Amino acid sequence: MINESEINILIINNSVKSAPFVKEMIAATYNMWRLGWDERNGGNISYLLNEEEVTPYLDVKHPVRTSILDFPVPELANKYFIVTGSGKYFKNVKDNPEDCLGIIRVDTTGHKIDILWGFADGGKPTSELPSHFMSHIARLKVDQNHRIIMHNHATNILAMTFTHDLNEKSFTKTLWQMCTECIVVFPDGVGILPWMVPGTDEIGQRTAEKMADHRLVIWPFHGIFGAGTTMDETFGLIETAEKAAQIYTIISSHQGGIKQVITDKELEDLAKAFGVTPIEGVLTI
Ligand code: 2HA
Ligand code: ZN
Repeated sequence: MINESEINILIINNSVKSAPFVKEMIAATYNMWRLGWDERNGGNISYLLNEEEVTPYLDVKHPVRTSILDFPVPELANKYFIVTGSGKYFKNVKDNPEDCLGIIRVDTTGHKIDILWGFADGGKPTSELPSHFMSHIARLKVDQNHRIIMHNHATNILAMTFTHDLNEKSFTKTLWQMCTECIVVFPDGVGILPWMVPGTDEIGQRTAEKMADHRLVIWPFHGIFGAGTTMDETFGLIETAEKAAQIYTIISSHQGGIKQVITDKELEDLAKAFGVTPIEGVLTI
């Protein structure tokens, strides 16, 4: 016989799986894996949720567990997130969301998180939680609609960090030149960190500093971070940069070399036509 509180937990667990934000996490993680950007347990996503989105599915008064943060985030006090789990494989999220995902709330002090649902096998949030939380703080300062931080190992972006110089301005310009859409999708260009050990507070801090000016931050020989207001927009941002990097990789190895490019004047015309402002110092007109 199961008792009443166990029945309540079963009802809650079933209903959470039907929440739109869980479905979005499942679709995004599966698509990223399908595209080859998230081998093994590579990649992580965190999605800022409003309390009103969560309460129809969850009893937020009764956390399942609490865990201490070793990097306090008072700026995110009382905020809810759904996040991918540490060591979880993106390909498995769709079949096992309650193991691979978790809904968490930062407590009122910013020193602890309450786990409200998920990480059912005793798991915990992504190892890149410092980079995610610090990037959320940075993006919320410049965009009140900001909600998503997404990290993956997008293949051609990663490849390009071996073959292109790592200067942010010239890397940005090369990406803009590869597809007409790029300057429109990311006029704010890309930030690039030096190689650093992942999972640390330090890489989190440095990523967040770049996020003040760019929604895309590249970790050389590792992958990319993207920020956005919706899952589609953030996915599309990384997808567009990755497509540009793919074109770069294809044409760089083409025997005939590059015969012509989109000129800086044409890039400027594009930006004007689409009403975007390219970051300073990339185009020379
Ligand atoms: O293992 O991608 O950067 C997840 C990661 C670490
Ligand atoms: Zn990674």
